[in-house]
Amino acid sequence: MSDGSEPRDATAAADPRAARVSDDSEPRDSAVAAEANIPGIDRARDDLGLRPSTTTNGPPAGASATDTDRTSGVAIGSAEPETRRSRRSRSASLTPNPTHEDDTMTASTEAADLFRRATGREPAGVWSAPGRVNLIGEHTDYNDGFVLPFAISQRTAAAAALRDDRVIRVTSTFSDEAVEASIDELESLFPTPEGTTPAVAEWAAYPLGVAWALRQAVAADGAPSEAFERGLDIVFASDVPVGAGLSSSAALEGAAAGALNDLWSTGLDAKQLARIGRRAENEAVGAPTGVMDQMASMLGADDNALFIDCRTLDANLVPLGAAEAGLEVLVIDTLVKHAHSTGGYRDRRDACERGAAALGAEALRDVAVDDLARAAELLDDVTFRRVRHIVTENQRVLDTVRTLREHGARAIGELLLSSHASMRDDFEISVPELDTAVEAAMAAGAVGARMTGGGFGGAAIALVDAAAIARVTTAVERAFAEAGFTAPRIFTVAPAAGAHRDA
Ligand code: GAF
Repeated sequence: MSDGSEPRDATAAADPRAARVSDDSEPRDSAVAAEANIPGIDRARDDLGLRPSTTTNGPPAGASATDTDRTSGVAIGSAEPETRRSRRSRSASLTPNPTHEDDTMTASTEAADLFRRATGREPAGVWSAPGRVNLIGEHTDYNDGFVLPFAISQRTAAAAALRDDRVIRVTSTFSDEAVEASIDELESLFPTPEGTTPAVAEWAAYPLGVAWALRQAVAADGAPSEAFERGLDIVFASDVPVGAGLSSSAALEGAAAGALNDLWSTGLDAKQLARIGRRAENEAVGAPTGVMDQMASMLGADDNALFIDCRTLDANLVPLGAAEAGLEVLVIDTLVKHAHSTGGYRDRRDACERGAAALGAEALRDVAVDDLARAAELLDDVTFRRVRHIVTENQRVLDTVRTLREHGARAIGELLLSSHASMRDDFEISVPELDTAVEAAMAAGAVGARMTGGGFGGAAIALVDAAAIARVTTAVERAFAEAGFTAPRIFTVAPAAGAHRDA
C-alpha cells in the first residue's frame, strides 16, 4: 500500500480527471497507434524488436494449481452486512505482524496460518504477488510510455476460501480489524468520489476495490459460475515494505486478484488482472497511478526485467544479467513515507497532460527528444521541465534495454544516473534522503544509482559490485548519519517471479 498509507490530499478535490483515469486503464490498439504518424520513439522501440509479445501474457493466475475448492465455504460469525458505507466489522483481535513470526514463515504460510485462526477452517488456496523495483522509466507509464521494472522476492499472500453467503470479509496482518462488505454493496462503495477517502479502511479498499473492478469487468457477460455469487474470506500477509516505493499496493491487488479470479472462476489472464488492479487503485483507493506496478507484479519473472509499452501493454522479458556481471541491486529504503494519492503525484500528472495538450500530442509518449526545442518555446519553464523528464526518460528506457542486451548490466550506470538527475532537477520528485543515497552509493563505487518509484520519499536503487555491497552499505549509512537522517533500511533484491498460486 505504498499509496494508501496516508490521507489523500484534499486540494486535489476539484481534479476533474477521474473519468480520464478510468479510460486510461484500457490500452489503446497498437495498430491504431502504428498507423498514426509513428513518432521517432516508436520507431526506436520497433528497432529493438520488442513488439508485440505474446510470451508474457501469462496464463490465468493460478492456472497451474489444483482445482479451486468450491465446497469449503462455512459461514463464520454473524457477518450480516451493514447497509451503508464503512463496513469495519467487529475487531478480529489480530495483532498487526509486519514481520514473520519465525524464519521459516513466508507471507504465504503466515496468511494461511492467520486464515485458520481467523476463520477456524482451512483456506481453499493461497495466492501471492510480489512488489517491484523499477530499474528505469519513472512516471512514463501514465504518459503511454516505456518502463523497465522487475518483480522482487518480497510478496503479499492471500489465503482464501468461498463462503456460503455473499459477504466478502478481508483480514490482514497490517490491521487489527477485519472489514466486510456484501457483494451487493460493492457498487455503492465504489468508485470513491474524487477528493474523498474510501468508504472502507484504506488498506481494505485495495482488495474490495479489486473485487468491485473484477465483477464489473466480467458481469457484462453474465455470472461465469455459481461460485461468482458467493462471498469469500480472504486473509492477507505481506513482507513488502509499505511506503518504500516497492509497490506494496500492486502486490496486495495482485494477491487479491489471483484469489478472486480462481475462486470465482472468472478465467481472466494476467494482463486483464493487472488492469483490474490499476482500476481498483485509481477508482477505489483514489491514487491516479499508471499500470506499471500491476503489470510488473503480475508478469515478472526470475532473472528478468519486464519491458512494458504502457500504450499497448506489450510486455517483453529482458534479462537483467546482474549476476553474470558480478553485480547486485541494492535497495536503500529511506523510510521517508510517500503516498501517490496525495498532491505531488497528481500535480506531476497534471503537468504532463498540460504539456501534451499544448504540444498537440495525444500523450507525451508521442513527443520526441527532437521536439524539445519547440517545447521550450511553447511551454512555461516548469511544464517544460516536466515534459523534458518524460521525453528523455522514455528514451533512456529504450537505451537501457538496448545496452543491457548489447553490453550487459555493468554498462547501464550512466543511464541510471541521468534518470536520477532528471527526476531531481526536472521532475522534482526526489528528496534530500534519496539524493544522499545516490551520491553516497556512487562515491563508494556503485556502478549506477537512482531513486525508484513515484518519488517524494521511498527508496533508491544502486547497482553495486557484489564484493562492494558492505562498503557501499556502510558509506550510505554513514552519509545518512552525518546528514541527521533516520538510518535507512538497506537490502539486496533480484528479479523474481510474478503473481501465482502458492498452495
Ligand atoms: C507509482 C505508480 F503507481 C506507478 O504507476 C508509476 O507512475 C510510478 O509511481 C512512477 O514511475 O509507483
